Amino acid sequence: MPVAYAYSEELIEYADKLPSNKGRASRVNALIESFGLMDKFDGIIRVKPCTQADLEKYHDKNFIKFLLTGDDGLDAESETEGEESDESYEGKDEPVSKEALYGLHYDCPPFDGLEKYVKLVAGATLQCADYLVSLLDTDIAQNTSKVAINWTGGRHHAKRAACSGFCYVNDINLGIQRLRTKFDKVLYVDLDLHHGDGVETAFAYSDKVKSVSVHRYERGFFPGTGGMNTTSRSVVNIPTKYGLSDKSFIQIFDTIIVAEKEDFQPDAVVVTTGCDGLARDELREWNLSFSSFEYIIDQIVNSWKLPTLLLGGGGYHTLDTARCLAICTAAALNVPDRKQWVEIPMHDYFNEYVKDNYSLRVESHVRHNTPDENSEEYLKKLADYFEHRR
Ligand code: ZLV
Ligand code: CA
Ligand code: ZN
Repeated sequence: MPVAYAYSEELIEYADKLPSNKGRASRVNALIESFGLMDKFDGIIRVKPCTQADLEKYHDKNFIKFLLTGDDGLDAESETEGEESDESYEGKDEPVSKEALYGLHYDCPPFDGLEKYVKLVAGATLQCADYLVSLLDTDIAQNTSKVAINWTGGRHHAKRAACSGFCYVNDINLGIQRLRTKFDKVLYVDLDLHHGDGVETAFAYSDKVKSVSVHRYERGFFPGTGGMNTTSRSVVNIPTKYGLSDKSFIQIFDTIIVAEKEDFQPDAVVVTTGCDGLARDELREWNLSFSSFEYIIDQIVNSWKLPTLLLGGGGYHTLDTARCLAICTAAALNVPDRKQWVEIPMHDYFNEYVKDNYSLRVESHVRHNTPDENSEEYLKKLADYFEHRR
């Protein structure tokens, strides 16, 4: 079963600098290595930075120029708020900073290495897409899984001309566009806690890309979009409440997501895994263990058996994200021994796992006193709604 893994020292070095996930990429990669998974991949995709032109295939030219160089080459006057300066309107004549215009502030501050970071992370997803595109038709027709993995990717909030929610460029949109050069219909599945708004926006009017996101949805919860009543047929938004359990997550997958896939009959699949729904994640919203991710990734990869691009997304408990993504990698590789793995193997970051006694399976850490507000009735209401829509 060919599974390729996007890796280079440079990719890990620069992905580690992302302010919202400092040091995550190296923990994830080191744990995958320590379980001996490197030898099991069909290929290691030696990631190199993509070009500015690659980024401009989806993104606005001026935005990319500003992101990469700190200057978009445009006259600052052209972006001032209001028509002309009028002293009587206090504040209205303030120019909107270029940083604000391009979303390069608050959740997405500029940082050292940003240019190289975006080129490497987008490069990794593009090279993964290229790997899938270059599979022979005979391989694709085979009844085996075909996967490419970039755990540093999955930056689903980035817009055509703006950074948003810890996402600087939208590697997913670039990857989907690249996959579409060979595969007619691409299904996008977003398991991250947040709504995949940047992907939804990019393909809302395409009948060749269906985007399905399950997410936390409530007034004030970022990014605020993703209600059930979406206008486009190629957009499926599954809003959930606080405390989502493994049982509910799996039920949503088995009923709604599988039926949407059957209905669409995709030729390739892109998944943003996103580990910010884990029970111990800093965001403390959903209450998931690794086992639901393991189950869903195994189903997508080994039961659907379509060319599949697996991406990382969020995940703010760094060591649980590393545990979860290592398990998902083993699931994609269909490594049966993973069921017997109980301890973190010795590796560079081994000592950081001392708090949990070096254990891998910390399933018991779901929050037992937290109710799953997604009741049976609510899940049934969701399933019925989508069934009628199809
Ligand atoms: O996991 O923020 O709530 C994919 C992903 O989906 C917000 N941002 C924005 C909207 C208004 N706020 C204000 C900005 C706050 C800036 C700092 C934080 C600082 C410390 C800890 C947490 C946050 C934070 N920011 C938590 N949630 C946010 C969201 C963005 C979430 C992005 C999720 C990205 C990779
Ligand atoms: Ca999501
Ligand atoms: Zn998220």
